[in-house]
Amino acid sequence: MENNFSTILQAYGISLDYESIQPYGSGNINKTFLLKTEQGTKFILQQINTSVFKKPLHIVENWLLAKKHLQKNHPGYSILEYIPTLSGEWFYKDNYQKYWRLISYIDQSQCLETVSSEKQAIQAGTAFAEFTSLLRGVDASQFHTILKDFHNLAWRQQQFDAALKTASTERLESASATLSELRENRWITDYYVSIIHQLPLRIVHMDAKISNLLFDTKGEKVKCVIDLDTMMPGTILSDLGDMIRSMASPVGEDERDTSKIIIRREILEGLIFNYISGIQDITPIEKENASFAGLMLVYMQALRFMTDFLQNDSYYTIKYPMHNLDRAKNQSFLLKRLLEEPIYNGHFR
Ligand code: GN1
Ligand code: MG
Repeated sequence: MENNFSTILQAYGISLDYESIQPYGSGNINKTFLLKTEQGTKFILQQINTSVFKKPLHIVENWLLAKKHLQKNHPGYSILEYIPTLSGEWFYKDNYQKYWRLISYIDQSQCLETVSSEKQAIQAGTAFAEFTSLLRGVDASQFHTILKDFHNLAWRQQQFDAALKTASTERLESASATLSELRENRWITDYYVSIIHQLPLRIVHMDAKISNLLFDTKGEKVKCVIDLDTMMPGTILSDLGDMIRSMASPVGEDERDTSKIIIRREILEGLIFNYISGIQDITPIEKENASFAGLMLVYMQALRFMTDFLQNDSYYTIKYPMHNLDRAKNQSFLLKRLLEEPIYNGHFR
């Protein structure tokens, strides 16, 4: 592996005498490494999962469009920087046909896996709203759809239904309790179908979880929105929903002890309020459905983890055999807790 790293870095003109290279972050799709050169400069090196991202160049083209717009209209805004190879390519393709990319590291920053205060949640909500608002005015039709139907809940529901038909009896049995919970919440897909076409398309992040923001070292201010792989046209439900999903509870999607999953009401409500306040020209239909975002994204993620479990774990990186099932249980439990919140009482059904 070391040899491989040396060759990759050579393509970027980085000396072979790097001091350390270590796995970084908690991504479920790409492989990410933090690299520190002998001179102390840090970079992020990523191997793109090309069975998910089949056209990695599209990611860069979307980023270039966003960057151009932001530099011209909001020059102070800091956007993540991809670094080209010495020969001007956005990716280095190794001998195994793997795609690598280099990203500049933002110093004095940290990734959080959960938020510890309402203040942090408000910062996060404001940061993702700002991201979408500043990209208002960019021509969305020029953006590539990176992953078709990515946050299309109706499609996710179909994929899940199809997986039920082909899953092994063993997996179906071990998942049976969670499967019945999911069945009870199918109305979320029906509601989604009834409203989704009324919501305007905006450029959204589409993976707006807390770990995709870089905070300063004190955890007080957001320095940069990261992981722009899925930035594409979509609705505000995607980003607000992923924020609720990753911040309302004090524990993340990998937590196995469901008794730790609770809803911090002030964070849930603070997120919704601050996110919608930060979206310029928000429409009444978006406002009316803002809180639905939480139900939609949590239910969708439960379906996605469960679908992958039923299909023998081919999509998400898993760390142990029942990992996807545990994640689906976690998300299904989170959904149950969310539905108990007064803001959802009798709404959207
Ligand atoms: C994946 O790999 P990562 O952590 O950036 C997934 C998201 C899920 C997330 C769940 C392309 O994101 O949609 O919400 O896992 N990304 C893709 O943690 O499927
Ligand atoms: Mg991502």
